[in-house]
Amino acid sequence: MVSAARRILDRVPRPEDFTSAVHDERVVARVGVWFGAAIVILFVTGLVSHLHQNPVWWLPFGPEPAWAYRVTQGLHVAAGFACVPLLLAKLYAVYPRLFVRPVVTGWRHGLERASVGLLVAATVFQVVTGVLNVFQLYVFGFGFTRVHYATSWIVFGAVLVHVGVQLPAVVRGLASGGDLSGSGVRGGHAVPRGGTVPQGGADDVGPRGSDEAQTTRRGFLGAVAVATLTLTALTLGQTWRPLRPVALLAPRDPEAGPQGLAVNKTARGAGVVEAATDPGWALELVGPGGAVRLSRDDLLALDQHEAVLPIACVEGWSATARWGGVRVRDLAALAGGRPDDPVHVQSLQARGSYRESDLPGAYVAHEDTLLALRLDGEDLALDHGFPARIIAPNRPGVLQTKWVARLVVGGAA
Ligand code: HEM
Ligand SMILES: Nc1nc2c(c(=O)[nH]1)N[C@H]1C(S)=C(S)[C@@H](COP(=O)(O)O)O[C@H]1N2
Ligand SMILES: [Mo]
Repeated sequence: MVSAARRILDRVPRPEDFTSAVHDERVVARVGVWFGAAIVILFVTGLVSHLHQNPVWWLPFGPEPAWAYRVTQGLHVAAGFACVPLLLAKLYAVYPRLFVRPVVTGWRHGLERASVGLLVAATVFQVVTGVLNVFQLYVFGFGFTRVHYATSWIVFGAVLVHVGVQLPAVVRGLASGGDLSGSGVRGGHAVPRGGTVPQGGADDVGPRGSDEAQTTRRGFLGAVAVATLTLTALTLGQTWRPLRPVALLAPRDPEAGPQGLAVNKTARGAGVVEAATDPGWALELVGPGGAVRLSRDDLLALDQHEAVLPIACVEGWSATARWGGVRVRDLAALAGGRPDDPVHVQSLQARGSYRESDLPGAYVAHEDTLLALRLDGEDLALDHGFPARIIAPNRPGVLQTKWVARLVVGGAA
């Protein structure tokens, strides 16, 4: 029995059996640094999005600059797509290390391997579900945002541990600067447990030291860089005009839709067609001074203002338009509130996560925060939120509530 098991184990490859020059520490370190940079961008921009939707008093976001959220979330989704080739390259470069033996040498080594397992699982999960979400394939039976948020802490924490453990290997791997020639450090253990690292010398012969190996490493890194940059360019087209013709990966064209602007949720999809086209519609405005009802004509008779602002969808696309309507701070005053009172917004929509939103005081006070009635000089299209919608600077698309039914000044519903 024991000898049979040993024979099988002997047939399982060892890290040394993978001789491709790509598994070299210098390649692993470089791809790791690129991937690590993408994760930091993703974590920071993701937290920005989270804090917009779940504000905390100690780090409030304001309405200025108006374009900030479109940039941070555009970056998030672009870096998200860039992760696909980076993750594949990273996994390919290091997979021989899976075959390290003995499988576990002690509790420290065991913890290290477990943390790498967690890192790989969480990152693959995050990238796969993130990409599916951007393509509007909501095939997973859970609330994407909450799970994605929780997993982001696991990914970030596991990356910190991993970088901490592998720092010596990264330093070694990068030490040669731009030089990818010579044998350098072999694959196998990223951190040799003996502590000493074979550097050049007798190790400088063999396949990894040849010119061919150097060419292989250069070619691999070059291909990864080209794939990553191409994906990023293809994604940024959904936000940045000059790249729009090549926005092959952007599932929505920000200009394809009524009034030349994309639509995420249609009036039909939200189940509001009847209520939104009812000629008896009136905004219910509630505040310290009581409640009033304002028809669309009443609203059009108030001071009208225009603001050129983007819709910046959480899923990465964004588009600028010229919105016209009533300042929310004027409505707050009309309801007997202060011009910087928070305002709670409710939609005609009966179900769905985005039927309500909150405008913090700083947003209400801003002159470009509107209850919009018009878009690019025309009445709002039904799919853009007719009869009235919220539009404010520096705000995630999901909070730009359409088909508004009720505004509660002072916040409480
Ligand atoms: C791999 C590391 C990643 C990290 C650490 C990360 C982190 C985050 C965080 C913290 C949020 C905010 C969630 C919230 O509002 O509570 C977020 C949102 C989002 N992320 Fe990621 N993310 C990662 C990868 C990706 C990828 C690969 C994609 C897709 C290409 C993606 C697409 C999105 C989208 C669409 C949102 C908005 C969700 C919503 O508000 O509905 N993320 N991300
Ligand atoms: N009531 C309501 N408002 C909503 C939504 C929704 O589902 N319901 N979707 C939001 C999302 S995800 C975006 S990106 C913007 C899109 O606005 P647009 O269709 O005018 O481009 O509306 C937001 N407002
Ligand atoms: Mo959106």
